Amino acid sequence: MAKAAIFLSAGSAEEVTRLGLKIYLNGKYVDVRNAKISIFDHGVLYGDGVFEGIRAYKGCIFRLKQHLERLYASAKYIMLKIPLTLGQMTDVVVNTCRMNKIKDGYIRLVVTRGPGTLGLAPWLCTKPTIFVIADRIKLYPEEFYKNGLSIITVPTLRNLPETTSPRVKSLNYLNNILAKIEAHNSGVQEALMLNQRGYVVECSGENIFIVKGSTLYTPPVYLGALKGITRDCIIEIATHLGFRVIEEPFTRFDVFDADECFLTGTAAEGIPVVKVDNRIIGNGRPGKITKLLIKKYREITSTDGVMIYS
Ligand code: PXG
Repeated sequence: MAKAAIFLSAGSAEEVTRLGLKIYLNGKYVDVRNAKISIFDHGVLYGDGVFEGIRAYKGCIFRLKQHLERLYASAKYIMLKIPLTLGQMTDVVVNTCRMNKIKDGYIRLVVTRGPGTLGLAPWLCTKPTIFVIADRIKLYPEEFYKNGLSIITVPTLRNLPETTSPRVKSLNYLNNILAKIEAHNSGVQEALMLNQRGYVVECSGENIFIVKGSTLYTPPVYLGALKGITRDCIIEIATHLGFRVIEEPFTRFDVFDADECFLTGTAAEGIPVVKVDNRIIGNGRPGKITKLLIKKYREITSTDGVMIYS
C-alpha cells in the first residue's frame, strides 16, 4: 500500500537555504540563514502562539482577509496582542511574497508569545515574535486527485471544545500530528478524527464533507472542527450551484453510507476520499459532485484574491 503522506514540502534545509528565501522576521526581511528566533521563545518552549497557512495563485493571495481575521481571532482567544494592525499585516504578507517573487506559493504566517523565561508566565514574554515564510509549493501528487484517498479513523481524538478551543489555529498541533502518524503507520494518507462522543470532526489538516444524493454534510465547528477557509468557500460554491449544505453532526456510519466523500484545506484544496476504514465509499471512484466542486474551487482560486503585483 502506498506510504505516501499528504505533505507540504519546501525541500531539505539546504535546498531552502539555496533558494535564498527572504523571511519576514520582526519587522525585517532577512535571509533564511539569518532567520533565527530565541530558544526561550514561548512558541518553541510551549507551542504558545498561532499561525496561518495561506496560498497564492497567479500572483493573488487567496482569501487573505479571511485568513488574517482568523489569525487575529485565534490570537485574541489566547490573549496575545499582535503588535501590527490587520492592514500592516496585509502589507507584510504581500511584501514577503513580492520579495520572493511568488506567483503561486504557500505562505506560513506565525505569531508567538515571544521570548520569555523558563516558566509558563506569558506576561514575562517581552514582545511577540512574528515571521512570514513565502515559498513555492510542491503540490500533492495528481494521483490523489484522480484516484482519491484512502483514510482511516484514528484513536487520537480531535482537541475537545471543552479544552482550548479547537477553533484556535495554535502552534499546539500535537494531537493532529499523532493522528497523522497513526494514519501513516497504517499506510494511508490521512487520519479521520472523532470527538469523545464518536462524532466525525475532521482530518488532521483538512475538513471533511460527505455527499448523499445532492446534499452535502459537514460537521459543525462546535464539535471541534477548524472553521476552514476552504470549507467555507466550498459551502458557498455548493450553495450557489443549488446543492443543499447541512452542518450537522454525523458518525462513521454516515461516512460509510455516503455516496461521496472529500476533504478540504488550503494546501490540499479539495481532495476526494474513496475508502474509509477499508470500506469503499460510493462506487470507489471520486464522485461527480466532488469533482465539480473541486473544479469550481480551482476556478475561483485563480480569479479572486489580493494582488501581490500591481
Ligand atoms: N482542519 C485543520 C485541523 C487544519 O489544520 C484545516 C482544517 C483546513 O483549513 P483551511 O482554512 O486551510 O481550509 C486545517 C488547515 C499542511 C497543513 O501542512 C495544513 C493545515 C495546517 C497546517 C499545515 O497540510 N491545515
